[in-house]
Amino acid sequence: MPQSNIQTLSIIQPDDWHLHLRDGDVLQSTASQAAKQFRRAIIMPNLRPPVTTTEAAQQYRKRILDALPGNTNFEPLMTLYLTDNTPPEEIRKAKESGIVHGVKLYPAGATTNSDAGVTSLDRCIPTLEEMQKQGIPLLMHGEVTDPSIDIFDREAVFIDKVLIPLRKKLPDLKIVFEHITTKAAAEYVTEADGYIGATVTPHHLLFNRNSLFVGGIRPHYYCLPILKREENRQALLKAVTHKNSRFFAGTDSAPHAKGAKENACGCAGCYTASHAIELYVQAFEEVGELEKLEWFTSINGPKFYNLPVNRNKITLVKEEWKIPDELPFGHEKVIPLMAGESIHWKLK
Ligand code: OTD
Ligand code: ZN
Ligand code: ZN
Repeated sequence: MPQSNIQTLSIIQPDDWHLHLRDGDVLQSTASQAAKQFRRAIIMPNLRPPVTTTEAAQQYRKRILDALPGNTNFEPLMTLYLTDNTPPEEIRKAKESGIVHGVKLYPAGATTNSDAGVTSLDRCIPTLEEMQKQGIPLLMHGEVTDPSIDIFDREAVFIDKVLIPLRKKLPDLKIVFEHITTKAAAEYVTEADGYIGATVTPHHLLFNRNSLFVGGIRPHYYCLPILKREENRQALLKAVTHKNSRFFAGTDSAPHAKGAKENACGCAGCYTASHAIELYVQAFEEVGELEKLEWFTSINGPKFYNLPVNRNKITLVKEEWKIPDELPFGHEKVIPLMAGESIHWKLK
């Protein structure tokens, strides 16, 4: 891995444009760890039951703020969970509230707690038209769910089967293609006309699918969309290392208790909220593009969401440290991505 000579790095404080905090007794640990890294985060709504109304989003936002320590200015940016039955009226309420920044599309069955998701986007057209009118972005989990489609192809098939037809129908709908993992998605987003952006996770920048099977099955590298071949990782690295691009940081940090991951049917999700910035730095350093990092972590995202760029800066130093073996997670433990391994950048 090529190492640069840069020893400290000062960048505008990053935001996380895709974060799962969960709820209840784990909220204190998940929210406070994220708040040490990020100034703002788009909070995903896949709770049980999902956050489908503005009122539920307001209550969830309050629970997050109450769970945070007093010394933080972390700002949760809330989202609604789109269902077949979300009425256009709910979109107007969301806009008026000022706290809802996106509506999340989970194709039914695509990932954790997505069974209440959308069975067919055709059922949502009036609601999507209202989002287009109100300028509220659609945040898409971009995978088809047809079990006959190979799991490694589900994102690319989604582009042709769902995304392109949808954008023909609603060309002014703002879209975030969440956690892209393929060359096909990176190229589509780079070249498409109109208002589209994409988040990229630290794990999809750092690892390919071999990491799932190093000497045995590695449940803590299992997430959805699943890790892909190396050529896809290279395409993602190329996409994120441009100034002024449509790509921005979204960790998709998705904690599950240790026992739910190390299980005969382990849950999908990598936990990175505690060290995501360091992981992103490592990925950019690997390709010698540290000077582009700030665009990806701190500028492209707020520009897409029409929010101000943060004012404060953070400093990272080149210093070897070991990622903890486990972290608190309510009454249980969560295993962070790369647990027990050392990385060579540290947030001060
Ligand atoms: N896990 N991927 C996603 C969510 C979760 O546990 C989760 O909430 C996703 O795609 O948003 C994943 O691996
Ligand atoms: Zn997703
Ligand atoms: Zn997610």
